[in-house]
Amino acid sequence: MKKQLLTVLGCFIFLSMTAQKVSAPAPYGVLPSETQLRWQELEQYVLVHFTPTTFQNKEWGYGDADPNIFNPSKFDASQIVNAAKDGGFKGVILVAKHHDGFCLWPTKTTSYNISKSPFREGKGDMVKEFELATRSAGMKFGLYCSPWDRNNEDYGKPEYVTKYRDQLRELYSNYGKLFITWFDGANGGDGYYGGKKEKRNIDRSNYYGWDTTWGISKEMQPGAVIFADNGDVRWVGNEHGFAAETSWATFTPEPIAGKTKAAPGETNSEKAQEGTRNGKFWKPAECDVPLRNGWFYHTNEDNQVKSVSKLFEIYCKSVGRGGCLDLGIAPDTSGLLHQNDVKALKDFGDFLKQLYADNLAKSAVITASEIRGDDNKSFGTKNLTDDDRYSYWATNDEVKKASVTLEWKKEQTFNIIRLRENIKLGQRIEKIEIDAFINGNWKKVGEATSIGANRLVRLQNYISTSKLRIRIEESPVCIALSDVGVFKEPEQLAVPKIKRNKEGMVSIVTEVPVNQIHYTIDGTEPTVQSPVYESAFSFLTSGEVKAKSFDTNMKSGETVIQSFNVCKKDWKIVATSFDNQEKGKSLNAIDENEGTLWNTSDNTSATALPQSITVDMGKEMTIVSLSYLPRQNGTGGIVKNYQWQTSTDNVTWTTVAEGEFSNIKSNPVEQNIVLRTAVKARYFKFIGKTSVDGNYISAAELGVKGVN
Ligand code: FUL
Repeated sequence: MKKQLLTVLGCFIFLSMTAQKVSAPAPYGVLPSETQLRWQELEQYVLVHFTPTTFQNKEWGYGDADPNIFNPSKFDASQIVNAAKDGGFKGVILVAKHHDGFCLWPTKTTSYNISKSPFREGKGDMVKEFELATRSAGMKFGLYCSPWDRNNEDYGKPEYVTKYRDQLRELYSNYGKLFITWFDGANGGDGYYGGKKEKRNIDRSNYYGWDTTWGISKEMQPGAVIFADNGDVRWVGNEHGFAAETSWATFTPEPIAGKTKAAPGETNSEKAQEGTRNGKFWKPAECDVPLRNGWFYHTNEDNQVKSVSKLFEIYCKSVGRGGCLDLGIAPDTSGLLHQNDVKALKDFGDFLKQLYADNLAKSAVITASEIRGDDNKSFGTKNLTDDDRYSYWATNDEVKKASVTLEWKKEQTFNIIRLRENIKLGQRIEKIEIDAFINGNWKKVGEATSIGANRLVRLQNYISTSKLRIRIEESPVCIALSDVGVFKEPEQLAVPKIKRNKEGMVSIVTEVPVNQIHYTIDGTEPTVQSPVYESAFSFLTSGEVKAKSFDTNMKSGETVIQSFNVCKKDWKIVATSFDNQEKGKSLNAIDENEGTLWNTSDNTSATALPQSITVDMGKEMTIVSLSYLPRQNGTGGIVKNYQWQTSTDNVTWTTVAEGEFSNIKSNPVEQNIVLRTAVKARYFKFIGKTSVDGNYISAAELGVKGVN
């Protein structure tokens, strides 16, 4: 009897042991919040800039624009929103107020708002129109309300902070649930300030009382992540839209030199590209980049809309590195997105659709070197290809190195491998390697470091194989991988690169040979009838060279447009106010080489500003625009306030342009200043009055557009 009882008890214990659910791995490190998870899932959204600044053809409005200029007669929010949707973007952030202080909604906090403009006869609410268009497109809505306000008379005083908080309250109350609330780091400086036209610097750490201000966001919009240096999602530290090859979702922000707090605008952004392994906070990277050069619309950038190949490179370096892509789009003065932007978005969206149409991993048999507790249901490899981002394959606690193998009946051709961790359990994996079974042997074809929410490994060439192995090589804890995807990037003809040397010879090359390249120099679209590129040709004037690859069936690829300034072949430097021969030769400013620079920095003593450089173009010409390319490495000496003078004889000088290169520190692209009226000149003088960093100026290139 006793024996029988023991046997029954034994069976019961055995049965209950086997039936016991294998427990999930313990989470590792800091974890994302629910709102951060929702944000992460969006992957790509757009940021719309449209204020009176558009009508002034500027990047930062000074705050003095007459509201009457804001008259977009054809404005249609759904045209803009749907173009973004066609690009595969899932959210829209509207800049409800930029640094110029003009509010796109009828706010009670300031009279500088849309009701004072002719838009909808002063009865309009553009924030509402964008919100409705966004929601009816099935997309998420977010808002950017600039803390810096160059219009408000109270900026710098406590009264302004009260107004700013009220603006947030209005925006948070009237436009439904937001997915993000965007706080910009650019804060304080000169502005109109109710007519005072002065410089107002603020204490960035304390002025806005961020804890209280963000407290309003948290209370009124708990589902919105806060974008800010040191917010819920971090600025990636550049406006190219690139996270680093290794980019952690965790981050420990550090203050910039001389500060004690990592406040917005005062966080060391250099480290933001990589994040911090085992950082104190879950603060993934948002990678922002405009579709054109600037964030606002400028007619002269109509041909500078990024190509599909460029956009896809950005996508791989943002979304493909675990961040979100925030792409800037900007309507023109009619209130519509320019056709070139609409087309670029559509082409990019179609490209992504084609890319993701067939996940080859779904047709593979996937085996793993081990499965946690042999529990196939909870932790097996089928979780890697379902559509749930949080179901996952896992190993036992002590197993930190493991592999999964995908096997197909037939060879498959692809070049992109997607991996995702179940980030609800933290960011765990530190290194993976990828092997393909080629000619009877395993061959390493790729590798990656940080995985996190999403990692795209893009192989340079397509590979064809029937077996693929992913080895997790380094992880401090057991593995919790939620996704393996295998895709073939849509084939694109190699995109030509157009270059010109100092002598004015233009060469057009592709990375891999193509059947033919056709080009034009008259602004028209290259066709099979256009000249075939055979060898370098001379192009001495300013203008655009367009080129396109064609295959043997005369199917064409993307058009590449390269805009050139006047050739600098015969240019000479006449004078510089300071030339550190050792460090910055003045000729570097006119050598057609972006990588070299001239600067007025003198290591021993500060060289007071302004500083200038005078160029002789060798002959008189009619100048239409002048350009300044800031240094492409570092920020020292990048000019902020500039002046340009021209002369026909190097004796009498006329000031032809003066102003500020807004946002040049974050977005150091070529600054083209189109002159109100063209001027005849043989000499020009570029004067740097202030710089964004350091007490000196620097220049990578100076240029001129015009006719002889
Ligand atoms: C920057 C701003 O200063 C730019 O004007 C733009 O709004 C960009 C998205 O953020 O910091």
